[in-house]
Amino acid sequence: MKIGIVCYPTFGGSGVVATELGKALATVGHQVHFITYSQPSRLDFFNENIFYHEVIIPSYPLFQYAPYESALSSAMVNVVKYYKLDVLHVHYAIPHASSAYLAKQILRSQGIHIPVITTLHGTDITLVGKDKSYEPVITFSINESDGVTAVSEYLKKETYQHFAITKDIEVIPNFIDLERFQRQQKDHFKMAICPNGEKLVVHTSNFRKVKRIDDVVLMFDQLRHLVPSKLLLVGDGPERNRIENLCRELDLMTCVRFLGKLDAIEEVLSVADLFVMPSESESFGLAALEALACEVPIITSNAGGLPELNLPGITGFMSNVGDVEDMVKNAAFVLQDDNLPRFKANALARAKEFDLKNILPFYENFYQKVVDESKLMCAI
Ligand code: GMT
Repeated sequence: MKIGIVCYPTFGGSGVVATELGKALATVGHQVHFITYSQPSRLDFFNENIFYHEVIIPSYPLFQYAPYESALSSAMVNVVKYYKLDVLHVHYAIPHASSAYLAKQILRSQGIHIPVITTLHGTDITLVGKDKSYEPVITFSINESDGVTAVSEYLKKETYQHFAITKDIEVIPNFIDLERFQRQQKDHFKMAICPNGEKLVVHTSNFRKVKRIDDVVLMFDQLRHLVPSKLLLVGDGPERNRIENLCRELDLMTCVRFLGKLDAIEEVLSVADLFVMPSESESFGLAALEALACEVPIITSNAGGLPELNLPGITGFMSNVGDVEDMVKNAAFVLQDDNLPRFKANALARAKEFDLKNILPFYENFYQKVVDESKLMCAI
């Protein structure tokens, strides 16, 4: 199949899922065309089945805001026509689903039918999409998609609850490449950060408010008195400065390190003992799945789709959003030497349930179903 993938090329979860999916599809023989405004950060290897098309947005003095959506629709039209794509798969509804709708209509006027699949990832529904500025466009473009997927049952429910959706939504969870995300021998790294045998707590995110990184820091501030430990904060984003100031105010800088954006996140996770994700809202929690795959137990909030991933008492624990005391108690329990090996083994076992090899066929079958159905519709 020839598949067009549209996504945000940055470090966000939706871009990561889209890129990893495209890479996996290419590996099993599909021709994959990425259409994005810059090279996706994880598109870092050569494969003869992968093509990258940059969306060019010409600047013009009249534009206060560059019309990205028009440029994206035009890019989709050009790629679909030139490479004769079978399906367009857009990740994150805003503005990709509406740009795809426009591209589809332009192509239809030229006698070309291209089915569009939209994957909902999270904040496109739970935060940004609900805003009145976007809601009518989101509702319309989801309903006009030929196929819609969501990354958790929670997100599916949330979409039906807040938008007037008439389409079926298929849940296909996030997945993990276990060949890349596995615990590696990185003892020298662990020794450098935890020279006195401290436990290592890790948080990775794009440092947005929704991640509640204050809770990570406040939790760690109490935890370190119960269990000698260090904290690594990986990633970057709007909250970074504020969180760094908070760590300074709490006099934590000797035991907290900010690592910024890292590609080889699996190397950090390989030396971690605990992963913390206290998010206000989290449709799936891909970063927590990456931790599980590296045998790291997780302490999360119970927001959104996290209960579909984190099994309390098995892979870690969940607390109500903002319940820092409960997170401290749970973290201290997991980190006890008697408990940690069991949680680590369970973490890996749970991650295996989301193995890329198991989830990829769900996408392939869904593509086939949508393509077949839309061919049938065209024939009528
Ligand atoms: O906030 C992020 O983590 C980025 C965001 C995105 O859409 O780029 O991630 C969302 O999609 C991921 C992949 O499907 C999910 O695993 C994340 O849970 C989700 N983030 C939120 O819902 C906050």
